[in-house]
Amino acid sequence: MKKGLVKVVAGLLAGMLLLGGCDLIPKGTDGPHEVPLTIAADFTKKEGKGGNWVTYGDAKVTLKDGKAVVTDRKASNAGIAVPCPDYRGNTIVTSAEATTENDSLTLSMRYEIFGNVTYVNIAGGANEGGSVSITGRVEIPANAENALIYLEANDVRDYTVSSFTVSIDGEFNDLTSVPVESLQDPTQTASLAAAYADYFKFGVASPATVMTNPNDGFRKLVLTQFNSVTPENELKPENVLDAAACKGDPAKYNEAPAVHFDAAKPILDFCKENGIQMRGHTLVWYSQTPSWLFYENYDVNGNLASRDLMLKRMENYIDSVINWCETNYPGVIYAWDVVNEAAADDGGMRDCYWKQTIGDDYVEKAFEFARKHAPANVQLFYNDYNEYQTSKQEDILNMLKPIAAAGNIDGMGMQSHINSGLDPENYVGAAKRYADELGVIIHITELDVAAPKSLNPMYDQGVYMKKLFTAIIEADKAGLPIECVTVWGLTDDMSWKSAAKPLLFYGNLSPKPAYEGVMCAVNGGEVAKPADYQEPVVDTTPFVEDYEDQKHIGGPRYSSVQKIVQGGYESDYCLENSEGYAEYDGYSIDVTNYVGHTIKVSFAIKSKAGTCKCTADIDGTWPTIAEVQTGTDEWVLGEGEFTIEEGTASLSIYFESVDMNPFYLDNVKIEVVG
Ligand code: 9MR
Repeated sequence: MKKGLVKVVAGLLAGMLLLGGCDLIPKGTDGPHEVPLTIAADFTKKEGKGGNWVTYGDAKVTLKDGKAVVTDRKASNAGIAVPCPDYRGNTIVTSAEATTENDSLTLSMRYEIFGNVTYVNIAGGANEGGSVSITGRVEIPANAENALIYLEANDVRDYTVSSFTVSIDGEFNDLTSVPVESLQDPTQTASLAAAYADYFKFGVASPATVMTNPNDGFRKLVLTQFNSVTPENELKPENVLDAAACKGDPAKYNEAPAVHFDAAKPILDFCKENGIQMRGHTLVWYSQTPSWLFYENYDVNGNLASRDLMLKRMENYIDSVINWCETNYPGVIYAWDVVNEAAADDGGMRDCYWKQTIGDDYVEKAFEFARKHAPANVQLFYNDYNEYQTSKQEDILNMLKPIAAAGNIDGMGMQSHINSGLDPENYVGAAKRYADELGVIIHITELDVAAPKSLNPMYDQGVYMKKLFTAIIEADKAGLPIECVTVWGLTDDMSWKSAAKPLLFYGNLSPKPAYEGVMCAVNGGEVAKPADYQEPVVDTTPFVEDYEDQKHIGGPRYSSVQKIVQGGYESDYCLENSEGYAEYDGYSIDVTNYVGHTIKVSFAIKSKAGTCKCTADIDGTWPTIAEVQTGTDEWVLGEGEFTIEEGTASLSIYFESVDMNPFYLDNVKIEVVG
């Protein structure tokens, strides 16, 4: 145990004794100060009175019976937050329990990076019988200042929170007296846009804080590197719809919702002044669109609006947004994401308010209206994620074919939130299908590539970027109309999934091996091996876990949570996997050390879920290694084999249940066979 930790634990105990809770201990005048390892909101104390919570955004908080009742929430992200500014550079676990009428609640993080604001979704929880319980884990970047965790919802309905905690996961990394890094001069790095000028535009998503930031380093990075900008959140309906006006005079705005552009103006000004073109993102989306838009009189306590009324609101919204931008910033926006993410993850069209009010043809209608009101030279896009996966691609193609036949769509936006397991040839193949079958151009709109969990993650990511961009360039040369590639953020620390370090620049603005990989694809050369490069070790020692020492080696996949609990398979202890966003948020074990071998995986598993699986995570596909019928709450044994091809940079396997029920795992053995 580190010496600092003793002091921190002592501080926590002292804090609990002296202050009767887990309040932060006041900072000393010099040196590091004691920091509690858990911060728990105390809803018996008023805001600002040591209760460790604050009101977040535009909402009203009333304390009642030790709970916080949150009402009058003006935006879906408004509510309660727990500040944790001393936790930067640490992984944290955060949990909340609430009752609500919203369909789901989400724990998210907000922090500042050199004056820019970044939002990270940590974990979501579905409403089960009026209650939501969420736990998630996330890493806070070392340079993140004023971090806080907040509870948002899919809607603006009330919620009541009974508990909300944020804890350090593992050993505390005390950066409280360590200053943030200094920024590098970004103008010394060769331009991506210039290097790719013969092929396509090179774009970036940016928050408007980059434009208003007193620190001009980020603006210089945009100007040096990119020739297309996408506002990360500022042109989304929740930022464009004028809630006060619509709700203040619903009769006046009944058919044409009031809009304003306060959030987007700084970024539009920046693009206009610097001659940079913008991708408009996004007009019609199920998310980040307040639910009141879909109700009669903009009142969520009334009835849903009729199809006819919603068609009018949709047309007028599309018309007023496109034309306000065109009138005030002529020629700046060259492409619009007209509809975002209308395809469901599990097949068909996503259920959402647009579909419920207008019907299945809402996508078609949105494109019809956009075509009618947009200037002829503005390109109209459909945009989605997991768009390269075969079954989702089928659904997207089926949905878009009539729209393409009507001549109302110009481009397919491939978001491309990917990882280095995705085969670049398959990815480019998917792009080609869109172009060929719809007769549209391609924009890669939100590229980020999660770094592999390998020995040399930054280097391996760089090598992958070279492969990916080589495939993209080859396809472009062969006639695939890729006209823009946009990365979803400036630096790793500013990414919506910062812990995955998925972008081209480090937090201090210096280029990563990922940037080098992108440059090598166009200029030739190889990504330099770092001085601390570690040779991959092939170690065929069997992996065995029975949890009797109350420890586990594997870890969470996305935002699941693992605990060692009593009642193992013919033994005292086993591992419990719970929480997370989705069924695939399971328990993950790195098996990179078995590369080039066939492995046999055996295990005991128990769950109320009907089926549990052990799955490999490779090439953007998830082949099943073993599938067992559970559901009886009895232990079931499973086993299966999987061959890990030579040359794989990293591979994990994971255990999951087919629904969100927790599962219990014991006696995991992975051994090389054959
Ligand atoms: O990067 C955006 C992040 O700041 C927001 O909190 C988040 C809210 O949903 O949206 C992020 O951007 C999304 C984009 O608009 C659409 N595709 C998925 C992106 C990542 O979530």
